[in-house]
Amino acid sequence: MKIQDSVLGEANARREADLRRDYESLGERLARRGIAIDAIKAKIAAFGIALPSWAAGTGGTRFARFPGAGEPRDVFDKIDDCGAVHRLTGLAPAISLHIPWDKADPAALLARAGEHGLIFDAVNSNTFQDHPDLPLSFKYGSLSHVDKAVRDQAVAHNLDCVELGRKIGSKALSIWIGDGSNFPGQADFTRQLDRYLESAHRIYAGLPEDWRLFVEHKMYEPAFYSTVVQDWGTSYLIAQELGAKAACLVDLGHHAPNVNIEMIVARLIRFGKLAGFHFNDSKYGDDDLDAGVIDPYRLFLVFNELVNAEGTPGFSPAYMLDESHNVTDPLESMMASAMEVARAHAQALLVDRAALRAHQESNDALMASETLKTAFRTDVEPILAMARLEKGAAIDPVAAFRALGYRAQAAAQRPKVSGAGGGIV
Ligand code: RM4
Ligand code: MN
Ligand code: MN
Repeated sequence: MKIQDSVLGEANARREADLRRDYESLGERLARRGIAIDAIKAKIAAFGIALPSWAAGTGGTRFARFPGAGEPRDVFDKIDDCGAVHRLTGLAPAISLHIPWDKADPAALLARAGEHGLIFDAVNSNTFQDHPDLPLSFKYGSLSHVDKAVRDQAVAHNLDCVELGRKIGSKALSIWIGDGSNFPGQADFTRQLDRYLESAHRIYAGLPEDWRLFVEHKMYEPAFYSTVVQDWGTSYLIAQELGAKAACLVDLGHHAPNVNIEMIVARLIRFGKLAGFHFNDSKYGDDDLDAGVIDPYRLFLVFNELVNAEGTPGFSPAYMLDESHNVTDPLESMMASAMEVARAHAQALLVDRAALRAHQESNDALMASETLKTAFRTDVEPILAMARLEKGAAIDPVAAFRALGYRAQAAAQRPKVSGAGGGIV
């Protein structure tokens, strides 16, 4: 499916005059606050986020999955879909693959991504399910399994991911494992972590010089009593023990309720161990809801820390989405989510940092909070939309996506897949 420039042009033409007025008026108001709107727009135009290939299809819960029409059938369809998201938002120039789900010929992957101007971000290994072509089961764990043969298989899979990643230009391996336990006493916490570390060291040793290893923590699920890499503390200790190429990946949904995630981000930045993000939102647990739909203020506060840290040597977090779209069109969700992340970034760029510092140093709690709120309350949509227009993307990506009839075209070209079964893909 190709996005027709003429239809996109028409959709934009209908909105352009209003947008220019809104942009000018916002520019005037920001100028009163000493902010140059074009400088903010330039930063947003340079901002990009990687899309998770696995989120292009409809997700599911452990109860059921309700696929929509025109679902991607393979990684090439997923790349096409991510290309459409990038074309319409101008915000998603990269795609993160999940192996073995996306295993394919590297040259063919590069060629298809190149057609859309996409590059490949971190490669994700998968040892939380069995692979049809691997002899041993990951039912009782992978990198921390009691059986060395299973650990060897898990290590080899991760190194295969690096091998594929090298061929497609990725520079990082993200490791999230389902290892843990479901019953008290089932696993010896310390021995299990020791086994994990020994395996992780072997993967680390196989990383190319210019690669990074992203350690992703998650409090629970699929293991419901304990998880080997359960929180940022363990993740940090692991990354620290492995070495300079290892750092911690923060998936927003992977924390206990009410945890202060922005503070975790600040701590990881302070110690040079923030790898990047899997953005999503949650109400209860690892809900994998669309970024910014539940708590946009929290997303803003995370970006507040990131903007605050700009200029720190070696600071270059990876920005990725990680969501499960169960009831929406996955592409509309990815567009909306990428825009929410960019919105939080733009709002954080508006924080009057000198004023904030002065309020902090004079212990003026109320005005410190108001300084953040002033930035957060600013409707930055004209900045985001103008950045999109100037890139040749859509002023209103979701409306354009619908006007283009992308999903109907996809449905015509891609036969419907079975609705049976649960699971995330
Ligand atoms: C996990 C975790 C990983 C993702 C899988 C699909 O909960 O967030 O990052 O790869 O889901
Ligand atoms: Mn994740
Ligand atoms: Mn998750």
